[in-house]
Amino acid sequence: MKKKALITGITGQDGAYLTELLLEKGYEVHGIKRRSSQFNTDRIDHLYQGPEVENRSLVLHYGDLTDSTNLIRIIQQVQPDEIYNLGAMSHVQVSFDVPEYTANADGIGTLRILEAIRILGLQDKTRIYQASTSELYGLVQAVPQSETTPFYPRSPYAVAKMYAYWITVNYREAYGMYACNGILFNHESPLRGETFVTRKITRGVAKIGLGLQDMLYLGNLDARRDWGHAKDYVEAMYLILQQPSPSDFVIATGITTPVREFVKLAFAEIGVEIGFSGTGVDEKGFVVYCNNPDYQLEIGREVVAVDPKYFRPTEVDLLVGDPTKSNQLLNWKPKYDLQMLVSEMVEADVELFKKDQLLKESGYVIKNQYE
Ligand code: NDP
Ligand code: GDR
Repeated sequence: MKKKALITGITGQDGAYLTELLLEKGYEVHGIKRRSSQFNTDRIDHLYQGPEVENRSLVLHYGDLTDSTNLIRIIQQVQPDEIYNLGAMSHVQVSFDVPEYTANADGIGTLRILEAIRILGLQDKTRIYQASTSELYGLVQAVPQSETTPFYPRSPYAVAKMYAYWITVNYREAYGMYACNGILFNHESPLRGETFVTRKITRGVAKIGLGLQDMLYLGNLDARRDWGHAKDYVEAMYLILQQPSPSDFVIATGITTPVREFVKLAFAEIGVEIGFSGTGVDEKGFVVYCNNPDYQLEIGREVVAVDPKYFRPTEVDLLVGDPTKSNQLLNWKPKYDLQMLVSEMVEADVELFKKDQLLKESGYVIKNQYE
């Protein structure tokens, strides 16, 4: 019998990589996708199985974390061995605009999953992974941040995730469920949502290089993050659910980098050296050197500027994780370093936008998408 996994948030970055991983491991994967006015399965379309496939191992269900009855019905029908609760309104800045919805989906959504398991009497069968986050640490209490560092959430997103964290711990202790938190630090990839800072930068670099965009506008360049690759991090999610007993784990690289440095690394990938001058909202990034014959970026040209609209009401300044527990107990170590991550992301975005460049050269008007 194949093991069955149910993934909420299957259409997101992590959902896509985790689906690939579990299919490779021989799982039957069920995913919950939301109804949308446009196609929203781009990241998993390559895994689609048509009616010609006998015993399809990837099945999608319409659903939503804000709808208890829907979740109970899907879990009853699937009878999963493992649930990966990845679904969330996952953008920190947007959570300040939609705090109530964020609490509902990211906080109460987790409760709905746990309650569904209890109502259906699946607590001895179904293992649950909760997508917890380094945002829980928020205002710096200590570095590096480990499983025992106190939380101090700094956004409606982080506060909602804090509820989800503790309700997961509580159901484990109260009902003996195999329910675990993965406290994952930032992880990125070519599949990263376009409005998170790393992808925004790699897209911007590709488009500026190809002559499709003039400037890259960013917010807080001083923020520091512990960035890893999503492919490594979904491995950790899987490992967390394969242990003899349930526990919570920090997943991180242990290295932190400022946003400004990420910008420099990304431009360096296309042969452009960037310098910065000015401070705060007046800081600018300009071309110091360009050794790429394909790109016409003159020395001194400004390509990065600060737009205060991206500043957050309360910011998380410094994240750096201590992955000792996951290194030791899960035997988990990331295969990618930051340089490899940046290279892969920039290369993917350059390939993506070469199509637009061709269209532009052929006289088509290229529609830009702004945040
Ligand atoms: P994404 O934003 O790429 O994906 C989020 C997924 O959740 C999408 O499939 C989205 O659907 C779905 N979703 C959103 N709202 C609902 C809802 N109400 N009901 C059901 N599904 C919903 O996030 P990531 O893949 O990057 O992250 C996965 C999880 O891990 C999230 O919970 C995130 O908060 C958490 N996390 C992420 C980290 C990171 O660095 N990436 C670090 C730590 C934690 P749709 O496609 O329709 O929008
Ligand atoms: P984060 O990721 O908030 O850490 O949450 P994001 O990439 O949005 O921001 C990282 C840092 O970069 C600064 N920043 C900008 N951010 C965005 N989005 N856009 C900008 O233009 C910009 N300029 C500077 C931010 O202020 C911040 O300090 C991500 C999400 O995936 C969460 O779901 C997850 O829980 C955490 O990572 C761990």
